[in-house]
Amino acid sequence: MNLPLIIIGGGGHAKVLASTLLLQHRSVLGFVDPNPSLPPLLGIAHLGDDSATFLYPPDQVRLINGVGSIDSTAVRRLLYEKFRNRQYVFEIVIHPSAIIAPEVSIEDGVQVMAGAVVQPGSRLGSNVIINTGARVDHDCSIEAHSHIAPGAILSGDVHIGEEAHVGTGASIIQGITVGAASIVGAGAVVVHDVPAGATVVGVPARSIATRIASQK
Ligand code: JB3
Repeated sequence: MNLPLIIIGGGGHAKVLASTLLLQHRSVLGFVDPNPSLPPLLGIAHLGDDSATFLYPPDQVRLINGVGSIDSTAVRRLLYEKFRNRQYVFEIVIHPSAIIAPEVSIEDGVQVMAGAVVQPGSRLGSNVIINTGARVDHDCSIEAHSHIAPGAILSGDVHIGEEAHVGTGASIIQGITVGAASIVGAGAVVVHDVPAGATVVGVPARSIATRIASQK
């Protein structure tokens, strides 16, 4: 049974998700966002801040994580964990134009946007975003909370660690491991493994910084 939905966040990422959900004729009760001055989202009502969600018992609604990422998915991950800890379940969203092989494993809260392609043997972990037109080839594993940004290309057998960000239009050759909480800059071409927490940019991609993954 399709339960009614609440979208967490009311910015750009939420708008793209809302459009897909409306296209699929899903019942959306509203969105929650701490910014009180936000207008309706594609006609969907602003219910208040996150506490408005708690008016709805976890077994009567499903959530959509509408907070994306700019260079980090840390806030997105914190929101996912906050609501999961209170027994809420995040719905999977797949745009009807995405092409996903039947042999792909998809965990809760995954979002696959318009025109994306995911090939057989790949695994998408909880709360992962495969954004517009991104391509994930065979046998890739994308760990939880990672964001594959629009137009990025992962060749076969690529491993993306938790909470990583692969920037718009980046390309990663086959067999590469990108460590947890790392950032691959827009347009980068990754031909060597990327250590956890590193930021790599350029062609070929080189490290310019290191950071620490968010604590569980
Ligand atoms: O690159 C693409 C195609 N999309 C990007 C997406 C993946 O990430 C997009 O361009 C943005 O860069 C980003 O979208 P997002 O996360 O929607 O960013 P923004 O448009 O800035 O909106 C973030 C919204 O999250 C704002 O309305 C914030 O008020 C809200 N927000 C922040 N913290 C929160 C919280 N909402 C809730 N419910 N709870 C929070 O704790």
